[in-house]
Amino acid sequence: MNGYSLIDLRIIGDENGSLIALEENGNVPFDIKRVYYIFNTKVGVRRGFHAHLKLRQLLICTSGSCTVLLDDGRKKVDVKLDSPSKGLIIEGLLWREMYDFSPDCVLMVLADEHYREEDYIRNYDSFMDEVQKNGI
Ligand code: T46
Repeated sequence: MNGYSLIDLRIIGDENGSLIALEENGNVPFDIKRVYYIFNTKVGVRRGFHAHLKLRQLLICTSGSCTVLLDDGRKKVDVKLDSPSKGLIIEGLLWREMYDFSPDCVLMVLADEHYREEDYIRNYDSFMDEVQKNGI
């Protein structure tokens, strides 16, 4: 499926512990305009249920784990994020849902745009219309 990729983030470790550096237009392949993080997600909760028209994002579970379902209108893939060194880039027209959050999960997201509700498609039928329109 196009529109997403998994990247390995280099761990810079020493005897004191580990560190990962994120650099705009370096290991983060876009301008970083916004960072937000999702935490304290209650057991059994499923979030997301939307696609984005233009937004590019990098998702990293800095603590704990969760799973992200990606759907391009034809195929679905489940991506488990269970390491702070694993990054999920989403840049295509993909429906997404996040689930199976561990109690200690902190899902950090870097985005290439400020928050704009107009960039969201929150209805699955409208998402499918957009998929058809784009000939994907
Ligand atoms: C995404 C997944 C991975 C803001 O006011 N500013 C923000 O930057 C964001 C991200 C959200 N909000 C507000 C909008 C809603 O009233 O916070 C509330 C919860 O947002 P939402 O229901 O969209 O959260 P999720 O977890 O379903 O989705 C979020 C991002 O919105 C979305 O872009 O890709 O995380």
